[in-house]
Amino acid sequence: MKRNWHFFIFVIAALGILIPPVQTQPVSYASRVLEETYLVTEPEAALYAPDGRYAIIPANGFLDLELVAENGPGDDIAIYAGRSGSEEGIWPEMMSYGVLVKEDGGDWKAIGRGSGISAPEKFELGEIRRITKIRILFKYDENPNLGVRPWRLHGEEYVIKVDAVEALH
Ligand SMILES: [Ca+2]
Repeated sequence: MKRNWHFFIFVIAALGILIPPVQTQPVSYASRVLEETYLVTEPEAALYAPDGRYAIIPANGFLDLELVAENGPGDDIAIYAGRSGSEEGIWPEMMSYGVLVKEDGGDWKAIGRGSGISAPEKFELGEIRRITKIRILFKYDENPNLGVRPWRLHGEEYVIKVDAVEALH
């Protein structure tokens, strides 16, 4: 009888380890694609933890995600992004992605730019206390003349790829 109890407790403990809790996705990652999202292929691939699946943002596209992040000490947001189209080693320096955030009821505010060279790239919320939305925008910055150039060079299209967006606080 005593042995049976030990076995019973062992089974309960094993089930506790093997069965994942109901809420398997951490709340600290982007959890929903917003409908404003523009020109992005597979936007859902940017949700939750990094998994090697990417949302693809072409030039002039943007990815809007629900992300709740608080302003805490140090960096507040980590973006797991990469880029492609630079296989020939040509990637215009002006091409980077912009990061904008939105407070509840507020307007979009730019908090920085990332290159997609290494991941994750981290960003500070600055004066903003708490956000609920984030926009990752891929376009040339501050140079309207570049917008009319052809986007394909050497047959490769320039894109920013986003695997995941994490709230650090
Ligand atoms: Ca992903």
